[in-house]
Amino acid sequence: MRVKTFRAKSTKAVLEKVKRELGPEAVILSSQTRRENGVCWCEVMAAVEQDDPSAAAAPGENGGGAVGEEEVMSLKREWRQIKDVLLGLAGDRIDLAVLPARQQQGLRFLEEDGVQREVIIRLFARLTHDRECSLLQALGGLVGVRALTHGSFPQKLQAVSGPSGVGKTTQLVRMAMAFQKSRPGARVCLVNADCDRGQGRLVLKHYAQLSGITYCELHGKDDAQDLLAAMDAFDRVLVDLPSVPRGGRLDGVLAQLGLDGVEGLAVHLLLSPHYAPAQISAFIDAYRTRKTASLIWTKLDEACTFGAIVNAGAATGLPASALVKGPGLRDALALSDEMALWKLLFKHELPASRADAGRAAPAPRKGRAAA
Ligand SMILES: Nc1nc2c(ncn2[C@@H]2O[C@H](COP(=O)(O)OP(=O)(O)OP(=O)(O)O)[C@@H](O)[C@H]2O)c(=O)[nH]1
Ligand SMILES: [Mg+2]
Repeated sequence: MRVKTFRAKSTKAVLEKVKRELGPEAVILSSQTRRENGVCWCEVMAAVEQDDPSAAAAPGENGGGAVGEEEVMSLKREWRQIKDVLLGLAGDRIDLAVLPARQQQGLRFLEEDGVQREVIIRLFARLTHDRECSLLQALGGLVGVRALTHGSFPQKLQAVSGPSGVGKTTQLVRMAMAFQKSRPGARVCLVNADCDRGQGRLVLKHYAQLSGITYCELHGKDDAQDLLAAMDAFDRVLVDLPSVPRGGRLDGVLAQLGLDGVEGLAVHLLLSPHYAPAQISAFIDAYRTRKTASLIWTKLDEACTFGAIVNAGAATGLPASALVKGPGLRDALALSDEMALWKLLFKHELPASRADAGRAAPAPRKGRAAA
């Protein structure tokens, strides 16, 4: 992170300087007005996050020789600590009172709901830079939404990934159902790449048998080659990936399965907001690959706060594509716009899913601040 103090005779001029030198991503850490020899100066301390230092330490890059995984992890940890200290200092100095009451209330609520200080500071910076911007617009700039539909994710090969028990197999079946419903007669293949797990395997196999769709198992590179050779026979191929073993990464799992070099593969990462913040960061580190296309949020019915959705969206830049609020096959909602997400965040209102169609809308769990 690069931190620098700027001064000019007006707020507008100083913000222009910040933007010119540090770019639009700059975060305002503090601002104050000083009088010197009768002249009024506006002073702003701003910071910009530079490239992730771990990227520079990637093995074999920059001619620096191989750097071990452990060294990369330790650099990452160190970087996070430095960032936390800087953000802690900045956090104490952001002055919410400069914002309209409604925005102050919204930011306080987000923080109570688990949105990290770093993200609050980014939102604060956006709102102070652009007085026309609403809190929802600022949030929309950090947390993307892209509906989990055929149109938004046209890749023929789609996979679900995520930690053990997060709801991958159930979600894959939901995706198969939704695809068949939107395209009657479509040829779907369910692929179980998590073959060592008896229960998930049976769920997939039984669903495929009952629905008359193809089921196959993927144990390694040979199976992957067979599958890729047979792709023309299907309109959609849905893969249930195994969870990544401790200390491993999804890239490694995809390589073992022979899926690493496959173009046109979209992997959806399933997470639940009820995981602790440190778990979510560790899962993002382990599961994020070049092929990760979206985040699917499951087990909303078991979560009490939803700030993790904002944190993960802001940290990864990945869109949220679906919200899941129960174990049933009809308990998921493809996120076609941001409204369901805002209602979840600000009102703790679980999204209406297909299971609710025809029923009265459920009452919100708690009345909370609106944005
Ligand atoms: N309460 C709740 N339960 C869910 C939700 N999604 C899935 N489940 C349940 O969570 C359990 C695990 O779901 P699975 O789909 O087997 O999860 P998985 O990620 O495939 O699990 P592994 O294959 O063991 O890693 C099952 O009992 C599901 O019915 C949800 O949104 N809310
Ligand atoms: Mg499973």
